[in-house]
Amino acid sequence: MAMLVSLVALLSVALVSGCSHDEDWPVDCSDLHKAGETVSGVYSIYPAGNAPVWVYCEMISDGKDEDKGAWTVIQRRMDGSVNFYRPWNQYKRGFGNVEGEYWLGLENMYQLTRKNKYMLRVDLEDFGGNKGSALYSSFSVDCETDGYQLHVSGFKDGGAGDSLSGHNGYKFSTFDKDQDVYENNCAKQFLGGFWYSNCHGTNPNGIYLWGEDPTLYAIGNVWSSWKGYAVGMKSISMKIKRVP
Ligand SMILES: [Ca+2]
Repeated sequence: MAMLVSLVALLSVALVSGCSHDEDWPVDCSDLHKAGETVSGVYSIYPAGNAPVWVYCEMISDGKDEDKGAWTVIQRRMDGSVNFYRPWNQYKRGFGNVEGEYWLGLENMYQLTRKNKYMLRVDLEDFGGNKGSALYSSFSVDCETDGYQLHVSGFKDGGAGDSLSGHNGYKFSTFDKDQDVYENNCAKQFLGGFWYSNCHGTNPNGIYLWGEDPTLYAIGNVWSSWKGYAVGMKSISMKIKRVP
């Protein structure tokens, strides 16, 4: 009997130590913030539990309550340095430079949002220095088998209006994987990769337009409810924050 008890004790020690090691790995920027990281910058996170992923964390300590905390940046354009017209596998895995322009990857977004609840903020700036934003209280992405379908809801205006709720419930599409509901291929027609419907209210992964060009309709990195379909943003970034 004594031997059985000590065997059980040994087993439970082994199980406990294995679990606590896994849980020490930061899943997202919220875990890093809780661990004492308060400076915005590039960190490694572990969305799927074992493989590190480089990411830019925005650590915000002042401003409105909804802005404060640790934001995990999932998409960012800022200087036109990275080509976003890319095939499915690259949108799946992620691409770009985490110190500048990048896409975190649909699989990482799925791994993050399947385990915890997140809100989404989109920050925009035009070439005139004007800024706007849009906040969504809920954001998640389904698995690849379900087309990395987008779930976004709970819009709150930050001055830019709502150009994203119309994409809720749609699958992700690239030029080589058409999962939109348009008779043609939205990704090819509007030169990006996104949760296109029929086709878009915003095209954050479209062409970096360097400002306004009415002859290039809707192919730019536009946010239509703020500046229409002809004005490309100087910067656009999408970031998620874990909510309790
Ligand atoms: Ca189509």
